[in-house]
Amino acid sequence: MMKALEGIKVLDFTHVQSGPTCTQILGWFGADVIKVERPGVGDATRKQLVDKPGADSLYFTMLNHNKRSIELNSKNETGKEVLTRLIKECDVLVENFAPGALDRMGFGWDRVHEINPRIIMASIKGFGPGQYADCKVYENVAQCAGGSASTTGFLDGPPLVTGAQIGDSGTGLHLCLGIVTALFHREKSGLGQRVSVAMQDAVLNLARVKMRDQQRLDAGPLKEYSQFGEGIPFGEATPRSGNDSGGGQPGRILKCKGWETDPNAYTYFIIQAAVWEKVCDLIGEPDWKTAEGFASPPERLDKLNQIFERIETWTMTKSKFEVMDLCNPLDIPVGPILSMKEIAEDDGLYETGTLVKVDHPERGEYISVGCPIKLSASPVEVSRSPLLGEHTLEILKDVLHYDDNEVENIVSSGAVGEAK
Ligand code: CAO
Repeated sequence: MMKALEGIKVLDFTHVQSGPTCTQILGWFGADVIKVERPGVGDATRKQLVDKPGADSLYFTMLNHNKRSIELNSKNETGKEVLTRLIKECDVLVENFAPGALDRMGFGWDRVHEINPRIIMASIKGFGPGQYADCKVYENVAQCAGGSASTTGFLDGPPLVTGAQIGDSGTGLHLCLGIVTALFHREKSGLGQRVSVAMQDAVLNLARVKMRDQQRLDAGPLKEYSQFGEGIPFGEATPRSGNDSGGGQPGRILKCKGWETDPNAYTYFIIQAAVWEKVCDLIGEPDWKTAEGFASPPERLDKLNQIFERIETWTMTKSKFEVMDLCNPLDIPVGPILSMKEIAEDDGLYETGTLVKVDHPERGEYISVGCPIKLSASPVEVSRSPLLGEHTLEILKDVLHYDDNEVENIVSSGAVGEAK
């Protein structure tokens, strides 16, 4: 079966997390991803959060599957020549250097476009044009600047960042969509273009509902937020809403059996209007089906604490999986709080390829998260991340068509580090 992006060559000038997330997806879909790394150094994450001394870290290996690695000093004259040839050969260049770094290297958009008018050049920066355009940005900075942190956490606590990497991986996903859209456009126009995503913008896009709530504040209190029922006045900005869920589906995280010792013995529980009567029967409050103040969703909004406290007395008598088993047949939406350990032990996720076991020459076997996007005619095989410079000679010869003499000269110039 042909891979969806087979034949597309990607010059992967990315590092850390945001950019590598993007190019990894392109690789999963069959693109030939050529990761360019500084000789002898490589992507900084190779040696960050090391769990096995001497081996590439999980931080690196889990973000760089399905890629080849070439060591190349893009500031060395010969290195620049090699990079120029790579730009000519590739369909896409992806980078997430600090603002201005590519220009300082001599490979800004104008130069790249001149070398290869069909190339798509995709960039991640922390901020878009404006007063913060020159800032270096990491995950949590983006979560804060994109509005997520101010709306995450409990009302009486500080802003919180979330464990899901919406700043890095979220931006990488946005960039990936921009790239395939630009490739689609190139089919018709014959021309490449620039694709840019700012991490602040990507986070804000993911926090879009909180901007919705910001504007709804003009019309009065946000009734689905717990603080409404608690009589706490709203301020000028969208507040933190704990674990409340929005819309007509109030929800909470509730304790389950064993919560005293197990930090994840909890369930999410939603009291959707359509299943309210079933919830009442299940928890032993049949009168609430018709009682004044409880019968309709708007009436219930100022009693959410009372209602969820009652439901919790029921969930605390069950394990989170028993809650799931009892509620699912009734169409009551609930979700167990799954720990990473429980997820890692879920056979079903390995069957779908969402989790994969990957063998690595330095690390041995490790678990990785596979491709979450499933294409029926382009199945993903996850291959291990490359060692630093593992494919340098192969790429010089097979992709860039240098002959043996030229390869020797390139190696002796110091542009590609030690030949492996
Ligand atoms: N050959 C020669 N030089 C190279 C090279 C290569 N193959 N690869 C990188 N370099 C150079 C760069 O040109 C740059 O040199 P100058 O400072 O002289 O221009 C230098 O290495 C450092 O690059 P950098 O500034 O991008 O890296 P950093 O570690 O200082 O900053 C980061 C990292 C992530 C903060 C910054 O790259 C950034 O803001 N990127 C955009 C936002 C982003 O993606 N953030 C997400 C990171 S994941 O949390």
